[in-house]
Amino acid sequence: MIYSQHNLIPLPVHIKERSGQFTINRQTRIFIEKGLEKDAAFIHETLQKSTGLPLQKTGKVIANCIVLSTKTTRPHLGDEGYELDITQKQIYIKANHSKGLFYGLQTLLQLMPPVIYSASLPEKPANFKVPAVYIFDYPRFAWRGMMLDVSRQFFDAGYIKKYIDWLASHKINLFHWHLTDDEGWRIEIKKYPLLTQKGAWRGKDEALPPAYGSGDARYGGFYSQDEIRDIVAYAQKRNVSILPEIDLPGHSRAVTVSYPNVLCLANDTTASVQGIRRNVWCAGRNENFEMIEDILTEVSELFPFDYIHIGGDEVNKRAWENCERCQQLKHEHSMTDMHQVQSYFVRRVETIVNRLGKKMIGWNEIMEGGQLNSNTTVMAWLSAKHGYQALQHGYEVVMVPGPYLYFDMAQSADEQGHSWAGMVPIERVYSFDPQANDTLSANYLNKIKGVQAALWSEFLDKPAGIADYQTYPRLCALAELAWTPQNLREWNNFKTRLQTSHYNRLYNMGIAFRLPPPDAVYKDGAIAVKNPGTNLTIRYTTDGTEPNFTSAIYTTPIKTTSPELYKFKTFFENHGSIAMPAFPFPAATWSPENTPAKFELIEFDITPSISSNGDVEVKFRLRDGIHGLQVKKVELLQNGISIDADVHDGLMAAGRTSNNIYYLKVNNHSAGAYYSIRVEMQGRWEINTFGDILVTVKEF
Ligand code: TNX
Repeated sequence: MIYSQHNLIPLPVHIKERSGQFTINRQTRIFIEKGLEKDAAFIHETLQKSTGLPLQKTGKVIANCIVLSTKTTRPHLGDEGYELDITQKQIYIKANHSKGLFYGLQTLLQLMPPVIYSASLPEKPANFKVPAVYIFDYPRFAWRGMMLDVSRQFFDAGYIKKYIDWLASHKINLFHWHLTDDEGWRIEIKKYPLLTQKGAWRGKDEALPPAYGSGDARYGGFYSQDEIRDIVAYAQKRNVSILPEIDLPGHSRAVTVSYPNVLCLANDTTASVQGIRRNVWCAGRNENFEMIEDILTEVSELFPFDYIHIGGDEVNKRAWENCERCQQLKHEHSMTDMHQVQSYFVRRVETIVNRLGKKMIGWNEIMEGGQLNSNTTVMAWLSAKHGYQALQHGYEVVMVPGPYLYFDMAQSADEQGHSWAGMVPIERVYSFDPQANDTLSANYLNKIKGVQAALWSEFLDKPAGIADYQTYPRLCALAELAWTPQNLREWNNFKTRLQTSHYNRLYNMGIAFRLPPPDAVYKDGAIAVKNPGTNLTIRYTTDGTEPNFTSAIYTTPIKTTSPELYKFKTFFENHGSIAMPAFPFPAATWSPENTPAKFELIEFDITPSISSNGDVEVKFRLRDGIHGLQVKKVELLQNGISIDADVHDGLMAAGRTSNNIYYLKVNNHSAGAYYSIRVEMQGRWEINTFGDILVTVKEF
């Protein structure tokens, strides 16, 4: 059975319950083994800050003492593994390495009351109990990452530090910093000052045009090299490595507005998949590789991590087609297509990266058009399949498949976000197992270095806190899939731990995390609301305003004839979910069982919903699934005879729903008649969609 009593996330490899507790109080001392002083300093400081207690040092192990030691008793703990041995007398954190000690500390913190995560000291208790347990633990994957796109929206250094802090408490050990893209260059490069003087800013009068909600005003920013050094050191203390990404040769509009010479043609009109023109480095211009070498030299000096990410995604190769230099290059090297030109470009960059003493990593497109070094790693973003392909080509792989781990995708049908990789609710994140592949042998699958999630920031301009909201709690699911052995992972168990204790930790950390919204249904003159979790409160308003944490608490169904006046929110303490209206009880539902792959007419009985003449509103409400539903036409029938139709394209897709209401009329209502709708519909891209068809009649 999976152990869950202490609600730890990620779940450790092994926990053994002991009786009793250890009390941490003002008298508690810390013993740091000889030789560990340096490694332990940060752990000591964190414990003091978290508990608000002095935790003075002691020279020998006494009762009421926290011990940091390297004397582990188990093999295979590796660098990041640890033992946490808590009795009524002492707490031992034991590890082979400071990284393991740090993770032992993280688990210990989760065993303390959640308030220890709060920045406000006065609320903290003067003493508290920690359950006696024995834990040994180590990660499933060495690479446990999270990517943040700071180009489309800029996040200041303060936010980046908080972000890293939060990652570290989930035992994530890598922060992938997507520093450059079409909409902003965010890293100071001394040799090319225009990259940030021009390329870091957009707006009406700036080098880069307004984009992604930033409007006419000057918008942007960058990190100075001093700030970067400071952040790198900050992350290092928390066992978080920083992987810098310089996206090449595409996604480079911010470069080309700063240094137009890097382009093939100044007036090229072809565009990238995202509609951006002139954003590709010319492959046939030697000086470009010199400039890249200069840039990557500065990057490699700033970031001690072994890898540099060079992007490589979504290159608009047509920019090269139209370029004489690129054509010449292609000819000289007897290349037959532009994939090979791309591969040539990537290989030259790889040579530079390797010369700088680093290994290269790039998005899955880097494997197109030719073989790279075997020490190059492929980051699979389009799908897990791309990762398996890369393994077969002999590369190491980091899995970041969009359909599971892109946190820019919408989390439900009612929320904002991208939709190209489908809806990505936390349950879907949790369901991903990177090594679940029947056709590849363990030899291959063991070359999966790990997993990452990614947060692209196109749609993160508002509201405030939306970056937190998109990251948490999905990151908690990522943390567990990256750390915990697959055979110990179970969704319901995870969900219980999340709701019972972990929300409270996130809350105390000050994260604006997503809470599941309530489900309010209007039927037979009353609104009944389903609480989506435990430890959560439903509050509501009746005046059109957003419920807040002082609004009325929902307890039993509400009788009303005006359900449209109500708004509901889920609350954890004073932190709320998005607001939801009450929806009518569905007249019908769609699911993969009745959804065709190609447009077809599907009939639904809606007799109980049609009780008079009137304007009939048929609304399609997406609830679950991956890519959604498309509708072309809704026809209303009385006793099988068409009486009205509304023909227009409706799309039901997370973050994309549009024109999802169809308007019809009943003029000759007949009490005993059979009413139905015939819907011309199909699954969007694949058949994996669930939803409600809501029918309301406004009497004439
Ligand atoms: C594709 S993922 C991109 C990004 C977008 C993202 C949105 C990748 C390597 N390229 O430029 O932001 O989709 O989901």
